[in-house]
Amino acid sequence: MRFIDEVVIFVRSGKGGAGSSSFYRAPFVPKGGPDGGDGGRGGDVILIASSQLTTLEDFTLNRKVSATDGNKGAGSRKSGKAGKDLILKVPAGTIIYNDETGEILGDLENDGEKLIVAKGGQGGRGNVHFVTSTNRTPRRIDPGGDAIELKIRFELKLLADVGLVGKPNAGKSSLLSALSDASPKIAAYPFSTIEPALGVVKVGEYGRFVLADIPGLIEGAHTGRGLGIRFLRHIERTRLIVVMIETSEENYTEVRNQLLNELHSYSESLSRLPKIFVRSKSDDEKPATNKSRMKFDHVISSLTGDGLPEFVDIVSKALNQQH
Ligand SMILES: Nc1nc2c(ncn2[C@@H]2O[C@H](COP(=O)(O)OP(=O)(O)OP(=O)(O)O)[C@@H](O)[C@H]2O)c(=O)[nH]1
Ligand SMILES: [Mg+2]
Repeated sequence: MRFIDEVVIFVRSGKGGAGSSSFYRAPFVPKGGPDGGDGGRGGDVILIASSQLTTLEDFTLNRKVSATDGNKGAGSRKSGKAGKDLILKVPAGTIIYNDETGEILGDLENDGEKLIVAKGGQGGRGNVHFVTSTNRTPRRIDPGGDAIELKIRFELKLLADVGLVGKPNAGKSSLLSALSDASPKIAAYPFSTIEPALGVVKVGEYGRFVLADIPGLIEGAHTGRGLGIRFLRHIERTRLIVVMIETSEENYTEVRNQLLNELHSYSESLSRLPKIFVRSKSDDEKPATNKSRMKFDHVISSLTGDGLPEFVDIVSKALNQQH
């Protein structure tokens, strides 16, 4: 499955069916009254959030979707059938925009949350409704409400509790893999991760938090360098950021400042999130050429497992303190 976090689609609701203009006819009743029934309502376009989905990929296959129109009314006061609603499942964490105006139509964060993005047209009234004291045989009907056509943009922001930030190759994916069932790509070269991955980390018997791994950040990411900062949106809604710096870095403080700077350039809110600083690959201890003395909150090795249980503790305590 490809990871897609932004997509534009066209939706159309159903048009309401027209009311019917009809008159009662029967043997020996030459001039019956009006009996034209109402048209059916047009189908709505409805979005429903699902926590099972983590990509918008499905929407790239079919970018034009439509609910069905309501049927016309008929004689004998028969109502037309309502159009069928179109129900689209989107991943929980999807924000819906009117692509033309930029207006936010909704933000579907929780599983099962619903949003009607395009309401179907009302069914038109049949001529039975138009009888007046002066007109007993009206031909008048309602044509039925119009369909709504809309260009909408989905933007997915994955929902996680903790976001991992670091330079490429810092060992972010290795940590996610060591702590959860997720199996992100791990490799000895930069930018091995090209899309975000989520993993559930268990804490004790009942606790858990969701950890998000995103592609590495390099200096100038906010100007589009490397894979850029596009993926930072996926950690915007986390509650805690883990900043990871690998042991063999020559200058920890410089790396830390670069990373914090990129976060800050992306958004104020990201920059304000609480942070835990972790030194990774502790097994990789090189001779102490490193001149910068930076105090880390914690030190780990995903390879040997050193410091991992404590890491989980520290993170879960920090999360609990926020409640
Ligand atoms: N010795 C040692 N190597 C590690 C450790 N953690 C990760 N590595 C190695 O470091 C390299 C990069 O690891 P990744 O987990 O892919 O790093 P990343 O931060 O996800 O990299 P990008 O996705 O490119 O940003 C791989 O060769 C890993 O095997 C560790 O604790 N000790
Ligand atoms: Mg990675």
